[in-house]
Amino acid sequence: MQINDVVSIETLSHIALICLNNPPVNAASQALRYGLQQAISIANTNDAIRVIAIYGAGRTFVAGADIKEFDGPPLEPMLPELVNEIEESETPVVVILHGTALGGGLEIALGGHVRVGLKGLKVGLPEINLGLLPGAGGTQRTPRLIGIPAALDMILSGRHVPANEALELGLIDRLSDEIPRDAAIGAAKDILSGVLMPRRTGEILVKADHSYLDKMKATLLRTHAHLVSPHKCVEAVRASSLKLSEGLKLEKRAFAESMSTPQRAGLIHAFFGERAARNIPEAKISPLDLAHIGVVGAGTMGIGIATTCLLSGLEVTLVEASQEPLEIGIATIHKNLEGAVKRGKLSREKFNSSLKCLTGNTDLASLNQVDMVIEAVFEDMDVKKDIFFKLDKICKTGAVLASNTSYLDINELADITSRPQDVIGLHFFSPAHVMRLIEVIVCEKTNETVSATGFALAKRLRKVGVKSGVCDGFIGNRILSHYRKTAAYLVLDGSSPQEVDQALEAFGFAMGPHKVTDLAGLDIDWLTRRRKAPTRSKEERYSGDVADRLCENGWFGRKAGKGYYLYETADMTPNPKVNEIIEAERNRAGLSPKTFSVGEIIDRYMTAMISEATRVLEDKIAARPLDIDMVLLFGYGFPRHRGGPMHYADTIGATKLIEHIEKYAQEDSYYWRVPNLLRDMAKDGKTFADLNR
Ligand code: 3H9
Repeated sequence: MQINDVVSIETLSHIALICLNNPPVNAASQALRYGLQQAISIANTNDAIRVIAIYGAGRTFVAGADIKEFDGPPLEPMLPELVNEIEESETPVVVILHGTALGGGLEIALGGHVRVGLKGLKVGLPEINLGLLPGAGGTQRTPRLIGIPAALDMILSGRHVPANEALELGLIDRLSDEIPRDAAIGAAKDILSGVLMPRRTGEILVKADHSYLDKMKATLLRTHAHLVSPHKCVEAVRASSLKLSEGLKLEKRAFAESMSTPQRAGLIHAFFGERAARNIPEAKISPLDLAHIGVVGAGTMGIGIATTCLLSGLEVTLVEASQEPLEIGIATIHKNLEGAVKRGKLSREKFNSSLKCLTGNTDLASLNQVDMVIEAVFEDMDVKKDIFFKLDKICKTGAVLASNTSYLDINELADITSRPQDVIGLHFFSPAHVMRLIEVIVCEKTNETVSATGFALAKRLRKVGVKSGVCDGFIGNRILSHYRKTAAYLVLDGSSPQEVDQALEAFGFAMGPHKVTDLAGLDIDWLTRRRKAPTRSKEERYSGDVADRLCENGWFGRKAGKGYYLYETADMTPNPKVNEIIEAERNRAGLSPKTFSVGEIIDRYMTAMISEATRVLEDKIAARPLDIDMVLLFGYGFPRHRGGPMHYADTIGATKLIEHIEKYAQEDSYYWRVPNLLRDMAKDGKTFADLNR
């Protein structure tokens, strides 16, 4: 019998089989909750029924509460109450788990009296990744089954626990390799015959472990002080040693408090943004088949790109101009793959097969049969043009010619070939086998199948591909070039590099801008400043005064042992000589230092970022605000709980942003300009979220 669109119930003698069918991930929407509640009630009022078995249709059991409902009003029946009803059911309930039983999905199962996992199952409580905590009994019932330390590990990491481990931990009672419905019937029969013993999770007692919880609390205060939900997770789990009803009350309060934070909104924006970035017209076009990739350049980028391609099962030919750097490159790729084996990301068998897929060569002509070439050589237009000119002659018809340039005009590169329709930009981020962003740069003449192939490659590499038009720096580096100047101006005007770094770390960046520059190497920006010098407007305030002096001393950052910080010992300490340079530069410019509060540092930095990001939208370099958010989140370490600069901008509002820009423009009207789009938004009362629709 169909209860509603997503839940059905059938009876097989003494067994009631409840099937949940809410594709794609069986999210516990209002319809699913209502249907399940009705089905349990029907089964419980049927005297013939002695076991209830719940299973999911499709690729997964319930992957959690329906996140799309979170911004609307609460819809009855609520999941926590439903889980309680399942636990209180007179008739024993067995829950069959397959695919990814996550969050509210696992919590439904914890309310059941027996749990069976199917082959390939992963279970988890990933609510923390959304700024939440398990809110349907997960913080109370998980410790009852597996103890406080293991439960807290699952809840704080949000990790997906494989079936075998779930069985060992005692989270599930049995593993089966049947299909869900058969496993449901089998388990129900075993309950009837006494082979499987049902029990109510809520009745299990938890031994209080305050010293462990205090230790975790202290650790989190050091590592995650700025986040709300991790601390609430610890307190909710602490309550699991109380009576179930008491613990559930505390969990409910903590869940509601987490729900109302901007962090929760930011993290959910990031979750849906990542998926929306994939939902572009190109995703509907059939891509070209890719089996063999050529990578030109065995520097850091080329090595990372080759590694990520190998990890995804692609054949790779790496080309470098001479033997020695080629061999170093290949050795580093081996090391990267070894690292993946050590971290459990790659099996030994796959490691061996990946190595067989890697060849190296010093001759570009070896790329004559590859399906795609990714050029990753030195950032110099003439060098790149020379390579594209040669590739055009060498590569087979239809091969995609991609450049990993981070700033240069790919249209110019395309025009050097006889096949500009096959040319595209694939801007990876370093280290390319770790960082998840690829800017897919669609040039003026790029064919749509070639664009689709760029996005298909990003998907295959399990990365987030974001579409960008051509401009200096594309989406990310163009915005970065702009807001980084703010950090330099703040230092010239009165802050220390450490004050700027600390303020932005307090905002949530893992590293402040000076630490990032030290890590990337000051020489890279120095080169860019010199490249742009001839076209720099006379009205622009120069931002490189301090950095240029550091570079002239050879203080290129971490790799030189010295930059804004000293790296000569294990501890990173501020470089005292930098203060002398700053003072000299201030004197030279006749500037008397001002004091900037943490709030003002953050505001100037973020306002500059948002201004340039808005111009990137105006210029149609990015199609939607959410694309910009994903670029900053996945490529530039923007704090995920802030959702990205455009999402963050909406928390301030267009009118206020304009006021801030106009205030700063009194000091420098060239740098601080209000984008027209922002003015229109303020006039029409629009947000960036409105522009995503
Ligand atoms: C929770 O449970 C709270 C409770 O403790 C308490 C409540 C009171 N809701 O990722 P995919 C969509 S919080 C709504 O591309 P995959 C997704 O947007 C929740 N929609 O597939 C996408 O839509 P589209 C705790 C959802 O195979 C489509 O499904 N659970 C949800 O790469 C396919 O998703 C989680 O945090 C959802 N819960 O990965 C789990 N989940 O096609 C979140 C997915 O329109 N989900 N969608 O773009 C995941 O981690 C992955 O989706 C999963 C599948 C691993 C399941």
